[in-house]
Amino acid sequence: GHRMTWKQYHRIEDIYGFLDYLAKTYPAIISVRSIGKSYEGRDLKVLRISNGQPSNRAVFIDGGIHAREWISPATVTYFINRFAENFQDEDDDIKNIDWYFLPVVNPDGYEYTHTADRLWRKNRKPAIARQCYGTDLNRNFGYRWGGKGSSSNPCSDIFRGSRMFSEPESKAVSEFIKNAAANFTAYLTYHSYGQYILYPWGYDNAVPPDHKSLDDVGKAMATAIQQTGGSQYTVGSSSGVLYPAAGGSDDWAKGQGIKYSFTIELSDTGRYGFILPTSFIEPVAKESLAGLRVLASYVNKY
Ligand code: 0X9
Ligand code: ZN
Repeated sequence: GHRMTWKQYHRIEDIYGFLDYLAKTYPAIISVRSIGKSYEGRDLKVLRISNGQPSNRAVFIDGGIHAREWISPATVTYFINRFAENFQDEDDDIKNIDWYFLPVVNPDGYEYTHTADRLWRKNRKPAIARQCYGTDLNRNFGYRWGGKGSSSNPCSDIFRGSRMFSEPESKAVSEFIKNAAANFTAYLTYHSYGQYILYPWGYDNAVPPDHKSLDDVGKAMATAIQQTGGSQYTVGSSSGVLYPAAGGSDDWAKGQGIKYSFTIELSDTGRYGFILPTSFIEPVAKESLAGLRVLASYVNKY
């Protein structure tokens, strides 16, 4: 058994217990592995769902890069549960993709928000001088690292780290994606809040050559979300609709050649912000799944 529900936010132990339970219960399609350890020594667990067909494209989905954005791991685990419990009856668009889920990229920060500081954002590795803790993992990825919207001050909430991939968590994600045999066609990273579907580039006001197709996919996802749940999402480039911020995981994934790279800022638009009540978990996750299904159809068409 497991303790997972989507009526509460869960501690890391419950989330990992749930992943392990699924691997045990559905061994033909699900496996779980640790892709590395966090600074404090917690596993970084990735769950893979696949029907094993060698022709499959692959999609990587992560959550919990930022510790306080609790709706993100809750949404990613909801996706996992829906696919796991229903895989044989899913559409071919879902079944013909190798899904990789890392629900909590930053488990140390996530636990810290449960035990000490609900609004903590970064990981928990102390700076060299030890005067402050934590690097913003979404400023630590190695694409145009060190640019706008990132800080060299270890006490800043947007501290970029001492060098690109200085943090075990961002390093593990990048090594896994680079070395996986999987043919990743999409990278989705779930954050909160604001209700945005963002595509590269984030480092500065520029867009990749295929921005038109990213915009089309993002808008199709937003339409599906609105039709299912009613939340309105704004679609655009990160730098254009939000702000420039270099070192994000989305830019790095795009730089690796992953076609559909999106940061999705989940609900809400600011009434509750990071402290989203638990009654939002199911509706937010459910409408997000409608967006994910649209993404899957584009992945299979590409
Ligand atoms: O600033 C961020 O890291 C993200 N917003 S959040 O409120 N969740 O912190 C947006 C990241 C967008 N992508 C890039 N700037 N690369
Ligand atoms: Zn975030």
